Amino acid sequence: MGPSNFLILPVRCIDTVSASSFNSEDENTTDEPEENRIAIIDTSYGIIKIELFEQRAPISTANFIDLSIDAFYDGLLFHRVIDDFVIQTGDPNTKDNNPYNDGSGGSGKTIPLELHPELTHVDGAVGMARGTDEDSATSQFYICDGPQHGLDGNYAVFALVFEGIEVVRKIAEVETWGNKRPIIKDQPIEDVIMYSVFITTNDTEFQYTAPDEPDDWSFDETFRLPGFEGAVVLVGLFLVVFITKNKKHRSSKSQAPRHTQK
Ligand SMILES: [Ca+2]
Ligand SMILES: [Ca+2]
Repeated sequence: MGPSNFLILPVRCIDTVSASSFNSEDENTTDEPEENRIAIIDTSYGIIKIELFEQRAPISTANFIDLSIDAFYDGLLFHRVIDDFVIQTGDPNTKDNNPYNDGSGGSGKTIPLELHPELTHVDGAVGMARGTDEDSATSQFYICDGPQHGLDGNYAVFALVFEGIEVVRKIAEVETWGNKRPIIKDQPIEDVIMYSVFITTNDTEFQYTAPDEPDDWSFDETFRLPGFEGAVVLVGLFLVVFITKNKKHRSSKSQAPRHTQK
């Protein structure tokens, strides 16, 4: 089974790739950019940094970069998690309340299968998921937990984890529904969120604080606490005013003559 929502039988697809991409290893080497861009994937389990192979997988990386910059990936879930295989995300359907459509969505645009002999499913390789049609990759992608060379030649590898592989391992090990919900057996029981994907050329200059860092929480608390206390004080004041007024009202009522009309 490949990284897709669908069952996929391995299909050889050499024909769809131009011969030049297989015979130009020297060219590819010289064509490599001085510096590939990187993507910083911020998840609820930590940050995963991947190098994007822009020269060797130009179509897949351009698609991924465009979607990332458009914030398309923000807030999506890892909907398919198989330990020692792949963790998969990138489906906008994971944002709605229906878990059963997760894995069948995309960006509305598809890209052709893009293969390069030097880009294989090593540990931490990032590839484009697709349906049964080999040219149906759209926005869903996966990260390999361990080498998965059984996928080579069938799926476009376009990036590689260079930092945060332990985050991939942690996500790969989260509990999934399994036999409790066979239709969504590979979906994590607790949401694993991809907050955002940042594209940058230099991750050392990149300044970003993950929302779940302790500093942020203490910052939140200091503001939350006075707010809460303030609310208690306000409610207390309101009660005092209300009771006082009510008492006055009652006493004035009781003093007022009843049945004055009679
Ligand atoms: Ca594992
Ligand atoms: Ca859904």
